[in-house]
Amino acid sequence: MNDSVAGSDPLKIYFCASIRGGRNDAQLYHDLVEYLKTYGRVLTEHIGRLDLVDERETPPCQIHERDMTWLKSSDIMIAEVSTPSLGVGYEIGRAVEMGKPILCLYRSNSEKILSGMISGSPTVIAIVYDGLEEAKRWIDSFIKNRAKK
Ligand code: 6K6
Repeated sequence: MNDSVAGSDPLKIYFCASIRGGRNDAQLYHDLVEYLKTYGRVLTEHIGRLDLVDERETPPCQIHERDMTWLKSSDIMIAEVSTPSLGVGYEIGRAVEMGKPILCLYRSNSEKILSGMISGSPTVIAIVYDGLEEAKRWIDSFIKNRAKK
């Protein structure tokens, strides 16, 4: 972990990205989660799993309660928003209410136009990136400037 001080709590990162909205970017989510793990604990590591299967047997109320508990305990949110997802939009709105620092990453070659409710939010940092390496640089800058303040 390259941003933690020996003995201090690891940064708790809430990563969100599409599940039912579509998994075309699953490899990208995986790579982003692996990079975020160098900074701290990714509470929602499962979203980067390449073999993720939608657990329809888990009651939705349990999913919601578990995710909201993680979100409340997190230090920052990083969302990959190139694939529109109701769940991700909901999580971002809740994180805004909780006052979490939020970085939204949107691929420049996305087929979808980013919602104005995200790009227009004064409390969300929404950036357009071109490739994994640029996304990593935005993450570096966001974590160094916003996290643990
Ligand atoms: C577990 C593994 C696969 O499916 C599950 C059960 N479903 C969910 N588990 C955990 N988080 C979920 C689940 N469904 C949605 N979410 C949250 O909403 C995640 O944190 C994602 O960031 C986001 C995805 O929303 P959709 O609308 O694209 O599914």
